[in-house]
Amino acid sequence: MTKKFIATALGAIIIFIGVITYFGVWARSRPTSNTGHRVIVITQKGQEFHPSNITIKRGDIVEIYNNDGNFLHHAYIAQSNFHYDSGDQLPGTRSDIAMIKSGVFTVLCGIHPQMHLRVVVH
Ligand SMILES: [Cu+2]
Repeated sequence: MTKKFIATALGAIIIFIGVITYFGVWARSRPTSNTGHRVIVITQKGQEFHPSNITIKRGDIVEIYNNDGNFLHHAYIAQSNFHYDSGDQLPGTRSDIAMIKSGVFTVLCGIHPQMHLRVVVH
């Protein structure tokens, strides 16, 4: 391989990483909504939800971040009037739940039975 080829390849890789980083940051800091609904941030850490009890308004978004080292989580709601399933939540990922119904809901973790997040939606 020539030096020119290597330099070109390195340049392409650097641009690629730059694009990925830019859009990754953009995705995380996107405008939450222009509808007046709030975004409530929940963290999964120490195999618990933090906070573990919230009261919100109908239409608010619950954003759940897996900030728990190497632990995998799997948030779900399985109630007669509301179903949600995040799928497996890899470390460092986020799952969003649009709370579109009023009521009292419990978010559970399919992997850690002790994890409970109580969500009261007015
Ligand atoms: Cu879990």
